[in-house]
Amino acid sequence: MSNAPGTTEEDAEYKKICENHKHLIETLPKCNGWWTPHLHNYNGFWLTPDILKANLLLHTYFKSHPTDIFLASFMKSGTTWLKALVFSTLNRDSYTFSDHYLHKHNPHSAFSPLDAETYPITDFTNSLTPRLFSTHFARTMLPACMSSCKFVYVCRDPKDVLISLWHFMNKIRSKDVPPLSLDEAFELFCLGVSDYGPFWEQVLSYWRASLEYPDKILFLKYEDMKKEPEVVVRKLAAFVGKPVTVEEEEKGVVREIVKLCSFENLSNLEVNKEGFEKFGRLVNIEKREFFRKGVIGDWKNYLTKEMKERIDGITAQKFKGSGLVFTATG
Ligand code: PAP
Repeated sequence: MSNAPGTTEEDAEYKKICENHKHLIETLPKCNGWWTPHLHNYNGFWLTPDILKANLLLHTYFKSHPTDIFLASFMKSGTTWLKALVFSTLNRDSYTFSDHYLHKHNPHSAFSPLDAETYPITDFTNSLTPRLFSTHFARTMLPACMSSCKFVYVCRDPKDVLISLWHFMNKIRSKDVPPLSLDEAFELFCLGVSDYGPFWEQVLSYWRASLEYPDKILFLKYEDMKKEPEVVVRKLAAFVGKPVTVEEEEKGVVREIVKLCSFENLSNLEVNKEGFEKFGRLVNIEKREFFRKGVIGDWKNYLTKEMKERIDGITAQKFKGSGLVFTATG
């Protein structure tokens, strides 16, 4: 992102964005939010007012670099886990598995969030190469300059996403308002109304891009990561340009990465049990909220047969003809 604004020209630019933002908030279609009073529909996607502003800022200020790596996901699809995997795979020569960065830091801290409203825009020029960024924005909501960069995307069965999201949103939702009921969350989710939603369109934006640019977008599924984490680590390593060597295989490096990043390990580290993770200026989230159950199919404990059939029906209809299928989770 460009260096600290402060010149008259940049201030004028920023003022223009604020005015545009105000105008958009007043005129865009809006709906009930999950943890904010409202979500606004901008270019087909539902965003909170702050995230909408972050998107406007991103388009004005962000300068990508060809070596940048972006981790994209829909909320609650395995972002925390994938951040840990990408970071430890990429930096496997810099740490030992007995004394690792991830023992002392939450995986989110290794990535700069693109979706945080960070004016004055953070200067990333001193960041290590490759710079690591994360986003929940749909591919079509991102500036064109990023098309030459590499993206790792993770998606997850929408039924598990819904349940994980519902739990999470009720944790971060103001205690001054009643909790969001599962019925309400379900209805909103099916209508596509949730932060960064509709879920299906967000997933398809990356799926389509991954078909068009397979060397630029690695499309992963949470369920595959659970079933064959070692295969995913090898894919990640090759994708970021550091394929696993025969020597590393013999030393069990892949197994060590998988163990380090496992739910059991990460969720039991002191660093992930206490304290907050800061996303930009505005959002602080308790680190333990990123670790709940970490399993496939928890939706079975919450959704009725009718609810399951409705979501599966929407998924089948939305993904029809795209070539994207979800591994059945029941
Ligand atoms: P975010 O969008 O807020 O960053 P994200 O990390 O994508 O959240 O998703 C959180 C989910 O991943 C939680 O799922 P659950 O509610 O169904 O349990 C969380 O438990 C799960 N998760 C976190 N870390 C891991 C991990 N190492 N392995 C597997 N699942 C994990």
